[in-house]
Amino acid sequence: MPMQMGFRWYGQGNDKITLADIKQIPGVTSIVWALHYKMPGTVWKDERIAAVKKQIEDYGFNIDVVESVNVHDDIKIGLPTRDMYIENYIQTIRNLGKNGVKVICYNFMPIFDWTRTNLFHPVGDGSTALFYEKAMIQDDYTAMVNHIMDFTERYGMTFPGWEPDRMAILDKLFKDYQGVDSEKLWANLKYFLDALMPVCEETGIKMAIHMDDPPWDIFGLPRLMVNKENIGRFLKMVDHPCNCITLCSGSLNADQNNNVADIARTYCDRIAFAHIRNIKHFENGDFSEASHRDCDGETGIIEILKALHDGGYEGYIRPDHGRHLWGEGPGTVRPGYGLYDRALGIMYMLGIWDLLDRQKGIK
Ligand code: DNO
Repeated sequence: MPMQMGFRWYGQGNDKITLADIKQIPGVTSIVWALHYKMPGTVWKDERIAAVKKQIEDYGFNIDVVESVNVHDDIKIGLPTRDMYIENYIQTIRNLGKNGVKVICYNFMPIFDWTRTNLFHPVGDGSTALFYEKAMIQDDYTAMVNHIMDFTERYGMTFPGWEPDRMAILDKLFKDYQGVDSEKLWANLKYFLDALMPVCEETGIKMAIHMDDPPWDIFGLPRLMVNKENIGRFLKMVDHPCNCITLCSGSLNADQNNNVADIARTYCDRIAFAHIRNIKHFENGDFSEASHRDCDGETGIIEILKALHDGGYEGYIRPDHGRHLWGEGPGTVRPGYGLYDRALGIMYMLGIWDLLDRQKGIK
């Protein structure tokens, strides 16, 4: 089976891009979806999953990959209530399995998911992209959170991992995480996954942890999925074929010490899903997202795809964040998730992949 191309879609009424739009992009077979209105810790009901499945399958796509089934903070903190939230997670896995889902992409980052300081930073060619200004992510999280939450309010658009209800209790969350150092977080991650593996085996679902974005501690909160060594530790810690990773090229390459192609080569058999995007770095430590074209950034897109191809990768792949192009901007597009640059990214990746296939004599 060849690599399978996906496209992230936020759901009917929650995404201006339609399934009919996505249908016109060559090569896409999987819609990467989620029930975005669900708060972390709640059960995803069978009927709600089945309804989305029908919408997606009506267009000839599959629902094999779901991203993000977010993990409740109590599980990451290791509070006694975690068992109840883990039970709910297990029930969600069962319901997803019943509907044919094969991969769950999740993350284990304390409090914040992906972190950026500007959602529409000029790239220089008339387009805009997500931007990380290092100086803004130091001790105080207020400015960054305000920037993102202002956007959420103004455009009525919430992002996974940035739920307003959670952001409203940030001070409490920071207090709850006091004492959760990186070893404690590792232990809590193991506890969570050990509980999940039996139901993963039963349903055939792979849990694919996303890389931490950016891959270093922020605001005093520990982050684990940050480099080759830690990924190795993670895979060994729960050494089960259902315990996998989502290789996110951009998250890892935010730290330029990470050689993403080497990581892809080393762990290829445990990569269930890949997010491919390119980053342009600045000398002061800032970075901007760039087009998928290899030479527009430093992530090494060609080498990463080659590593996956050489490893016989048969998992899912999707273009990750793109720039905002051709009239896409605040209010008309989800930051990073416009239609055009992601479609261009797909064509670029398929071009590389088709050529690699041909060189190996694969049709
Ligand atoms: C950002 C995404 C992440 C990812 C979650 C998975 O755009 O890559 O938000 O979906 O970390 O839980």
